[in-house]
Amino acid sequence: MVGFSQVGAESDWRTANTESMKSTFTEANGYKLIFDDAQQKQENQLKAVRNFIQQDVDYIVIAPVTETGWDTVLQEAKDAGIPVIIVDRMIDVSDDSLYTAWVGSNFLQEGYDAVAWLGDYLKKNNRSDDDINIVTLQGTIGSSAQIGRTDGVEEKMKDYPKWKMLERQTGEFTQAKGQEVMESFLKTYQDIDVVIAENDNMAFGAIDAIKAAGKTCGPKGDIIIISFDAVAAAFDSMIAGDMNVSVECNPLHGPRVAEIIQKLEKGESVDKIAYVQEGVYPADTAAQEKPKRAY
Ligand code: GZL
Repeated sequence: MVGFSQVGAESDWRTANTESMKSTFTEANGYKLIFDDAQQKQENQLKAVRNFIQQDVDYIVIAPVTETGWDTVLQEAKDAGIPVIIVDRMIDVSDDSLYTAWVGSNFLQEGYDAVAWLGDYLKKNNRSDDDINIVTLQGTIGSSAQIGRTDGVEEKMKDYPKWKMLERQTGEFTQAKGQEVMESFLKTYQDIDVVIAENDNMAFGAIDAIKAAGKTCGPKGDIIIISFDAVAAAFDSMIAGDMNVSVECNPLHGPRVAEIIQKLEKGESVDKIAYVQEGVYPADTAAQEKPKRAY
């Protein structure tokens, strides 16, 4: 029996992640899955984990909404002898024996990849010497995806002295909030050259706000849109000419977690940390890439 505490259903990425877990942990595959959607609230995740302990599940899987606040409940799981596997975002605990394994993305690398793509893109368009004004729609503050992407961009931006980060604000990884924050950015700044959205759903909201303000974006527009996740709808947005690039964040953790559980069942050791492979998907190859995508 596997108890899975999922963050919520805030984005297309999250939906694909849930689908991957549910389609892996089926009765046909020999599992009983107890699934809990925490609506992006950590207190709901803590309740879910305690519920799994009560039901004496064999494994607890957590996709943590933010990095901190896990020590106590994970100690309770450890005392109950239930292995905990963390997926997607990371947790920050005093003693890392409180979890058996973590499978997820290298969010810092995703931030680096976004800056590398923008540097190349501007060079190709003879804009390496331009002053570039950037705004960022951040994900849920304190989540590893937000921390890594923000820090990765911040660190590598230092190589480009003509780039200026005008402002960063959280859009909570949702389309609605992303649009709202972008509307406020457009009121405050008249000369935005680049929007960095820390997930595709906030990018979709930003694109709507830009169009509503009578401005243009994408490869043929005035504002460059850089996004993260590379979900199917991001490919549609790039094919439609609205988005310039999406840095992939792979949500298909189900098979990886099942592999870890199978090894643990056999008493084999597992890697503490396992990064998933990820790429960068620009608009100019979106049409040919989209048919190959699994989510
Ligand atoms: C990334 C994941 C993030 C996605 C968002 O691994 O934690 O959460 O980038 C999702 O779309 O909401």
